[in-house]
Order: sequence, then C-alpha cells, then structure tokens
Amino acid sequence: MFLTMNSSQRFMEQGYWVVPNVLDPIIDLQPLKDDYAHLLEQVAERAFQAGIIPDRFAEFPFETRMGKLLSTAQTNLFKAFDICLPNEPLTEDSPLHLSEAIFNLLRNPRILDAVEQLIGGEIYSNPIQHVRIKPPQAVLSTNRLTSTLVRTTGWHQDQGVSREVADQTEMITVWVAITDATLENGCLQVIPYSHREGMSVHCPSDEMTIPPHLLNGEPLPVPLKAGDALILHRLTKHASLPNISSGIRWSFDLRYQPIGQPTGRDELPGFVARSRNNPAQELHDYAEWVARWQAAKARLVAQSFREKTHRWNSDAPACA
Ligand SMILES: O=C(O)CCC(=O)C(=O)O
Ligand SMILES: [Fe+2]
Repeated sequence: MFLTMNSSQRFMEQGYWVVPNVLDPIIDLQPLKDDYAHLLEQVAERAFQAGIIPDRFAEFPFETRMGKLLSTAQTNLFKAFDICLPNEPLTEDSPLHLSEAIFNLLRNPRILDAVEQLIGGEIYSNPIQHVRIKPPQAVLSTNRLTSTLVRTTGWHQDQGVSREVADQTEMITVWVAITDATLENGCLQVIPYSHREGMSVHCPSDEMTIPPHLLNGEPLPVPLKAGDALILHRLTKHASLPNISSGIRWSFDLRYQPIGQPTGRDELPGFVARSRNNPAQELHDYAEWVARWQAAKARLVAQSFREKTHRWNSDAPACA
C-alpha cells in the first residue's frame, strides 16, 4: 500500500519520514562544522581563562575536543552552543549562537522542499530549535548535567513540550544528523503511528516525559547518515537512545509550521522561511534575523518572570 502513497500521505499515516541526503557534505555540513570549530575554540578559551576547565584540549581533533569540553566541565558549557534561548531567567551574558551558518541551515532550500511537501509552500520557521551535541554517556555520568541537549532524551511528543495555544498548529520537527546517528551513539527512536493516539500526559522531572504505562507500540530506532533528516509529526512519540559509543552524536532539531499559526513561543522570534504566495515576506537578511533574536533576548533579560513552556504538573494522577 505504501508504494502508492506519496511522502506526505505516508507521513500522515506513519507519523514520521526519513529524508536521505538533505544536507550536502560540502555545501551544507562543512560550513556548520567550520562554524562550530570556531565556536568551540572561543568557548574553550573563555572557559579556560575563567578557570572552568583545566585544559583547552587544543591538541585534540574537533569531536574529541568537543566531547572533552562538554563532559569535563561541571557546568552548563553546552549552552554556549545552542541556537535557542533557554526558558530560564536570562542575563546579558546568557549565550545564544546566531551564526550565518545557522541562519542558512534554517533556510536550507532542500529542507524547505521537504517541509513544503508536508505543510505546503507558506512556511514559517518556528523558534523552537536546538543543537544537541552528545558526548559518550560514560564520561557524562561523572557530572551532574541533566539537559537533553547533552544526555539521552526520554519519550515525549513535541506538541507536549509546547504550550496549549499551539495545539492546533501544524508544526513539524526536522531533525538533521550532522554526524552519523547510530544505534551506538544515540540515534532517535520513534513509535510509528503513535501520533494517531492524540496527546499523552507528560510528567515533568529533569525533562518532560510520557510515563511508560502510557506508551503503546514498538519503538523503531532510526539510524541516519550525516546529512539525512528525520521529520516528525508533532504528536509522534519519540526518544533518543543513549550514546554508548566513544564519539559524539551531533544533530540539529528545527521546527516549521504554516505562516500565521501560533508558535507556542510568543516571546521568541520566528520568520517566514518560504512563501510561494508572497516571496517578498521571506526573510533573507541575516542581520535582521540576529537583530530579532537580540531584541527578544533584551526583553527577556529585563523581565524576571518566564511563562512555562509546557502545561504539565508533576502531581497529575498518571505521574504518581
Ligand atoms: O536529539 C534528541 O535527543 C532529541 C530530539 C528531539 O526530541 C526533537 O528533535 O524533538
Ligand atoms: Fe522531541
């Protein structure tokens, strides 16, 4: 039956879509690798100067160096690499990585072509977006880091980690592998068809997870080659495997939705990535994108209150 379905029908049926070779190794991946090598250099130097790490690890190749930096420091150094503002009180020093390579990734025509097949040609870049660089679990176990940006991610639905206002938004998640994502280094796993069960209760702890007794169906690990993408429906249940390899697992997760629907993150800036109807409203200007994020950050620095990014309470009966 699936042979006669197009990708959009298959996605709606199964709740996920693997798109091979979305990112080109030279044109797309190399600029991101260069960008992060440069950023790593800066972060390592600053952390060393501040006495946060005992060594710059400058003699190691990128992946080893990144793994050492992220797992050696007993601090939240990983935040320096992320491409979104965390939902916590911010200061002017709170890091946010806004390089041109990231802007180009968000606007990547091959990503947008895939997105267009699923939600049409009026595409908004939703600001829920992250980099995840996960060092081997064995080295992380010696420190206190709990963030899913560096550790295994538990079972959840992306709509469940957004606000209710965006429940009707046709948001999709595009998860792109920068390194190969393997069974050993912590690729994602999905439960096919689980998006048809609607929204599950999520229980807050270090992260938001669906309690095991509410998970039905067989998890399917989805290993990817560097440059491949996994696209998820907002209700598809997914998690990551632990990184039991000796290298890092590096991915970006980006989100897109039709223009004009709530993003669930009113306080953060999105932009029109593609508009077939009115191309003039597309954002092509890198400086303008940076300015929008900086303005959002300044507003958030000035306010101490941050509205929760999800709707769940740990005292829900299902969480007992
Ligand atoms: O990469 C991960 O470990 C989790 C990613 C995820 O949950 C997402 O992209 O929505
Ligand atoms: Fe997710």
